[in-house]
Amino acid sequence: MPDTKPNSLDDLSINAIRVLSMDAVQKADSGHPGTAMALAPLAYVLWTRHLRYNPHNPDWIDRDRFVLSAGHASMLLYSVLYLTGYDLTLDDIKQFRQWESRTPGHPEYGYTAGVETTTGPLGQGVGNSVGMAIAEAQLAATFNRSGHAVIDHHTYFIASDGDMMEGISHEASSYAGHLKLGKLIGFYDDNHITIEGDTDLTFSDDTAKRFEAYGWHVQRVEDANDLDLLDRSIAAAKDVRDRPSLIIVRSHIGYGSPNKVDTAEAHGSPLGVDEIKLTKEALGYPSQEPFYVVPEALANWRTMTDRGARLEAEWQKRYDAWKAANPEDGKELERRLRGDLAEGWEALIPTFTADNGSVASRAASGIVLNAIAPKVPELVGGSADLASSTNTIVKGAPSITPESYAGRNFHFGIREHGMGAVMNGMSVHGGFIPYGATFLIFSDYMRPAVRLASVMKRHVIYVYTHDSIGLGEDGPTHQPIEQLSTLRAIPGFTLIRPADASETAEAWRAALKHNGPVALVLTRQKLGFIDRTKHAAAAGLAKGAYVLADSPGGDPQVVLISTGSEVALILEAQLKLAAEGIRARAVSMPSHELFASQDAAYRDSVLPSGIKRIAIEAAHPMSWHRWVGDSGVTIGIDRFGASAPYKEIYEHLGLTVAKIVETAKRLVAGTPA
Ligand SMILES: Cc1ncc(C[n+]2csc(CCOP(=O)(O)OP(=O)(O)O)c2C)c(N)n1
Repeated sequence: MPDTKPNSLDDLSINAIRVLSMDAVQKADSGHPGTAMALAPLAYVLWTRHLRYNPHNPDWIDRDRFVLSAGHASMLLYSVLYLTGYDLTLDDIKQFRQWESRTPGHPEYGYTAGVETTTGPLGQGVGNSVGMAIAEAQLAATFNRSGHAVIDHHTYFIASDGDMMEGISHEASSYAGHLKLGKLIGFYDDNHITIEGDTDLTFSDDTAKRFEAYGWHVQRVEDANDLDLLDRSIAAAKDVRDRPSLIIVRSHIGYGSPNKVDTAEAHGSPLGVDEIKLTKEALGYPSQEPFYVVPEALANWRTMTDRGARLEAEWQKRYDAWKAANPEDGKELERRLRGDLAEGWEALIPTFTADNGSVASRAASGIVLNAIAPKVPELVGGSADLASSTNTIVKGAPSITPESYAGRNFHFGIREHGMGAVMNGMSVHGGFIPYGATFLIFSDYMRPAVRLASVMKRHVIYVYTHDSIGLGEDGPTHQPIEQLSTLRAIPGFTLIRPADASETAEAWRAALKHNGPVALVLTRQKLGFIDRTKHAAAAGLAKGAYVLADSPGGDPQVVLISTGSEVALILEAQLKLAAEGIRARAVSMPSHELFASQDAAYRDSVLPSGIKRIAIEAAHPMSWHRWVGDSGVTIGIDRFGASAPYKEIYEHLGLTVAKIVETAKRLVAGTPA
């Protein structure tokens, strides 16, 4: 039961969240009122007594971060953003879940001031929070000077039962515990209810013990309405600086609703007009008018705008003093936060020559990464325990450890999904271009985070190696087939599969200049050197596809298109076809997406209309139809691979020069298959 006196200022302020939440869900006839109602006191204590933010400058870099990992309870966040005076109006609240409103069903990064990351897929927000806390710790370790703490903020998240059940929260929390992220504070909304009913049906973990075992500091608040206990617990969590904190809050979903409290019904449906009436009565709310916020309560919340401005102004003074004492650091931090690359970094990109011999694109990638690293300090990352295979270590640079947060080499452990979510958190925090590496096959293990990077348009780089059957003996479990097509299907995602070392260098250039998620898809096996004195320059990669070798002796009769390791096959096929009097053009197409973004004239200059096309790629052919059309042919793989030396697998699966030649001859002759 509430410890606030009915109609006290605290009580009215807390009930404002409950009223806005249930009324908005009712008006939309869709949404999740129960958790917002239950956690209103927590939001009140956190946002009025602890969280450091300025509603009038949501981008203040040293603000505390807040992540609602239980994104379905979005009305909790929208209510608080409106009440504290962010750029969100009561009309926006009334537009909850409507087309182009600033109050979408789940919090969406970039649409609503004060929303730090997109949440909704459960568990991701916990991972994002870990990334944000790492970003804070790294920037602090890099830029703070004694007597000048310009980066010094906390990261808070609210997680529900669903967040806790999802594996990703385990991965991320385990990593956070390992790194001893002392400024990360999570709340677990322990309400015993999920969609199918009581958690007795599904969940008997001892969450406190689990988090203690991860190395977290754990507290319990047995009554979500106990403002003082919440306050004290948060204060205690802030005092614990040597490990992350979890505060387990026993709450009652749908709190205030006489008939729906503690039921799954309160989770994801409007309470109903009658029940809302009863709830407002039970809460002793002074009005039945929908969306009514008592003026004194609004005024109370709005004192947060002055508080926020004051907090930022105090920080600004510290920042100015720091910048005056450390002008170069000041410029560097501001550059990184703007997302600009430092001058001169491109000059460090190496050139590969015949002397380099055959090089696997994963190895070339490692060389490029190491070459550019000194001028791109914001490029930090690592792999999910595959660094020696993915070539993603920056040599000579320290690793990030609990003792040294400034280290740029990350060891994410075997936690691909957590890695993806941490990268997103670091990216939305600002100041970083995170990269994360694993085998292409295990992109599946992190796909939900990759998808969210795309939803949020974040500049993150995935280094995916061992990109096909070309990895050989590890067999079908490790050989990607459908991954290229399924990654290409993600809107806003850019995939680059370079054909040789020179294209790999260009791929890194493109990835750093791009403003969105990019995957570099690289081989385990060595790739031959493509002689750029005879063939077109690899700089063509920037346009996604380019004519690598045009048909000798006249206009092409057929266009051969390929990516990555199979480009060598089309070059050989072109020569064989020429010997038989057939003019074939060889097109390297490392990136469908970059090519698709070129104008029609350029696309037509590479793939002239009316000329039949053959694509070859050691992967599922699904993503190729757009480029070969109905009259063309894709030579791909629509079965799982096999465990054998890779050249044999290529032969057995028909990815051969002979197959290309035979197909080209058939197409040119117009003979049906
Ligand atoms: C990855 C993922 N799976 C499933 C869902 C659908 N979903 C939304 S909320 C929820 C569980 C609700 O229980 P809980 O997490 O305890 O939230 P509460 O009911 O307490 O608000 C589920 C399964 C989701 N949003 N994300």
